[in-house]
Amino acid sequence: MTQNPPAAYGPDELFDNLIAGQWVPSEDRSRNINPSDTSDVLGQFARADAATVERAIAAAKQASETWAHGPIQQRFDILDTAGTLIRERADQLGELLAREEGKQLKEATAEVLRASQLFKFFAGETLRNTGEVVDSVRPGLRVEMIHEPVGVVGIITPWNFPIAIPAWKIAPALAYGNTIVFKPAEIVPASAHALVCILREAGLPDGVLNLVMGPGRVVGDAISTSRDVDAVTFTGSVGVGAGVIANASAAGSKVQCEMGGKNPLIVLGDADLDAAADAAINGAFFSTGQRCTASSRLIVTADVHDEFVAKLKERMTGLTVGDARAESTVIGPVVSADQLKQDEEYIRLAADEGGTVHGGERVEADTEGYFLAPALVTETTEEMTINKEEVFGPVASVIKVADYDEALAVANRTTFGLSSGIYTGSLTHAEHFKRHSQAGMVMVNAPTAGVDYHTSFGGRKGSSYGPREQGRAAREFFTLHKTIYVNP
Ligand code: UN1
Repeated sequence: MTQNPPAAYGPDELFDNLIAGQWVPSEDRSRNINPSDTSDVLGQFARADAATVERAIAAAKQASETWAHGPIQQRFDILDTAGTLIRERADQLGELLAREEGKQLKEATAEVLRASQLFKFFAGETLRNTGEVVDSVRPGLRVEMIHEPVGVVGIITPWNFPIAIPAWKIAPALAYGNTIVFKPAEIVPASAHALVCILREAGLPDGVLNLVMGPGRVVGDAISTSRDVDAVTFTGSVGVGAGVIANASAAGSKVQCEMGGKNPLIVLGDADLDAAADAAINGAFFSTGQRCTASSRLIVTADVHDEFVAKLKERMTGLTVGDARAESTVIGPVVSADQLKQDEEYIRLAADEGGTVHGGERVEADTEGYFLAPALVTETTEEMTINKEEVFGPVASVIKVADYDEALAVANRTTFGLSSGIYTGSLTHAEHFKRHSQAGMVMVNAPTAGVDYHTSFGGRKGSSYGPREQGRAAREFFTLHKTIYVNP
């Protein structure tokens, strides 16, 4: 039986794509597997082919004519209602997210609440899409500068935030009058499907948001190469992002990509070491380290290195790994078998290249799941692969440095530039770091991960491409400027 919206989740439930307000089944489906218990299947989710994606794009294009010029009160009401519905169902949606992605239940529920807040924030922004009016340098003329919808937006989201990242792209896209073709990550379609159902319930007209689930190389490629998609927003890996940038550029579409990180957290001798250790543990291992803002390089001055590492190791003993939904669990499973393999390969490589690995072994549990103990790699040097490539798992390395100057140089010597942090009691070092860190987001005595929903988000260098996401900055990507000269 097709369940749209779903009444339950289980191995026989079928979930379809949504095009122009119609649920569209597919013979080709993928099974959504719980990473805490691989015998638990949440459902069979339709896999779109390229022709289906084309139909979704055509539906979005058609709906754009009405939606782009529709009343902003309608947009406000829909986004505001969606935010309310998500909040009311936070427990249920958090459960679902924890079950399909493996994020620890409290963190999963917090992610759902963040999605609700994003809808509320962008509901407000529908009413604040202000322009500018200036006098012309030519007497009698007046110039208006306004922000109009881009048109059809392709939204491609990753598996690590199955509801928050869709929300932070869908909410502004709708707020500024765009229509959408939405492709969630293939391994976490249930949260995305549930979100789409909520937006329909909130009153979103047919065709404004179309859901096309399936593999990136089919669905993502069809979106990013289409000349009928006016803008593409993507969060995911550097490799896939490069393809999206190339495709969208060739198709003449606007493009925005948020990709990886190798985020440094500097700890200086004058820092509150307990606070720094808490932030490092949170940033490196919470959400199983599967965050592009994760603190994966801990850069510590020699005077406190040993004490700091001891504090980390002590805290690591309390990080119980287990079923995402179990009360005692602090760290849920790795998301998939492929990701587990990648994490373990990086851990092995770190040891081969001379690092000392603490933790990082498989964890046995009552169920078959992808359980991996957090790994801390000490005695590392900058040249090691572990300090250059993003692992995207519960793995962090420690780099010992002489002083602040060396710490800053090491922090910046990376191809990435998403988030960075410093723990210090020195105002001078903190101020200097704020100015000289080559990252899009800089944290002073705060973890590198876990960002606000109303402020701009994004990185530099290989981490990001195109305008910022979230906050008021989101308007840059989701609108087009128009300059109007009026001779009244
Ligand atoms: C956060 O740190 O709260 O994919 C958000 C990611 C980021 C989001 C991180 N785009 O991990």
